[in-house]
Amino acid sequence: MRIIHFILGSLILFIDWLTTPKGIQRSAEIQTAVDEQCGNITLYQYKACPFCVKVRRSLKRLSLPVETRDPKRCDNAKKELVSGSGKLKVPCLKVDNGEGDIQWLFDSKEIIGYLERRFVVE
Ligand SMILES: N[C@@H](CCC(=O)N[C@@H](CS)C(=O)NCC(=O)O)C(=O)O
Repeated sequence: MRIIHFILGSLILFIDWLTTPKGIQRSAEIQTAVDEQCGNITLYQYKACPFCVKVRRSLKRLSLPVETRDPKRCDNAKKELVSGSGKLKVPCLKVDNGEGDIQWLFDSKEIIGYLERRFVVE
């Protein structure tokens, strides 16, 4: 079972690498503002989880420099995720809106929808 997981995980990472999306281009001024906002966002994720890969690709496509933390590889990240959100589930997007208002978003579709609503300007 572990070997199957390893092979599938490696395949997912390879295909992701082969087909990495290009990031959107913004003016330097707007990108600086976006970068600043991304400082308040953290993605909890596993390297080879397909749902996490989907979210990371969306970060790449939207040119969002969001910090990623892996609860499998980092005990502190695991503690933060479990104590903050109540669950050990990835992907999870933590959004710190300031003044103690913290959102924990689960589900890749919901996370990608949130990022697109917030960062894609028509
Ligand atoms: N529908 C979810 C599925 C997420 C999911 O199944 N994540 C797995 C890792 S690949 C997980 O964290 N499982 C632990 C759990 O469900 O408690 C999504 O699209 O994000």
